[in-house]
Amino acid sequence: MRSIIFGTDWGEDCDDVVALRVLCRSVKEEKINLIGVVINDAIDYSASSLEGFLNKEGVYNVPIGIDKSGANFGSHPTYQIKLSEFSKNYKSNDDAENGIRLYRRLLANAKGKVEILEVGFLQVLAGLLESEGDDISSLTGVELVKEKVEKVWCMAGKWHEDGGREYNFSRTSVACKASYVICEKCPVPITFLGWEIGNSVISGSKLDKNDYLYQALYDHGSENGRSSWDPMTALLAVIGDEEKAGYDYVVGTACVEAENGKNHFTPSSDGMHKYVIKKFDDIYYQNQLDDIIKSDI
Ligand SMILES: [Ca+2]
Repeated sequence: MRSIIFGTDWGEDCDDVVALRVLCRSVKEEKINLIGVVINDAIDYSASSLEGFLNKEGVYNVPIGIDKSGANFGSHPTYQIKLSEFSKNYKSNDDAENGIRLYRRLLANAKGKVEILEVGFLQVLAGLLESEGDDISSLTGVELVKEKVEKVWCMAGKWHEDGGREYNFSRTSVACKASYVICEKCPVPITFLGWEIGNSVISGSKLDKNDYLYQALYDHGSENGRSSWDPMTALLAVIGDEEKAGYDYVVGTACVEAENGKNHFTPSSDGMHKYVIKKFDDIYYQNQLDDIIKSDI
């Protein structure tokens, strides 16, 4: 079975929560192993609410890492406070391992190849790539990724617009620099799903009102559904093939300007990067997601 590590800015928005349901349903159906989660912003209830959600989904003992220096925009999302009540092992962010160390440990211990799904900021992955050998592994981060990572699936970019500035690439100066590093140094293929793909696909409008996922959407102000940037990327990773997931793609080399997070793409047949383009109307992806995340009540 394929193994996936999930990176998320579990915080401001609620599409990360929808994405995690997609992953949890896939774990329960034994389509993937979720071997770890790394949170790349740092709100008070980040780790505890994420574990709480996993526990409610019946997916237990997934190690959680965090970047405690990650961006904290000062909000206290209501859904996170509520989900924290269901945590057992991660009562605060202090109970979560450093995100870069967790990546290094998971990769060093992996028997086969691992895939990384990232739907948030990229500074932890960039930190992994720039890490030196340590007590976990003598390999550098680049060597470890080259040896153990098959591929990265990443929600980021505005690929319909040269010089576009998308949130995950550009929200902070740290995010801009990290995005530059990922495009420059990642030694394995990356497939990007851009802002333009998920923005008009609204998922989560058919959930039962007693479903805690509905509550998370409601608390975010998205009780009628939310743009599907992160859940579409999660489903793309679960399916593991761009065409089978309903996308065309462009191959080439992505780059992000370190100063401002603007993205560019140079098509070339031997490039390491792809960005996807929808083959079907929005309703196709919406129905597909709503069916996968439907309430279990
Ligand atoms: Ca996100």
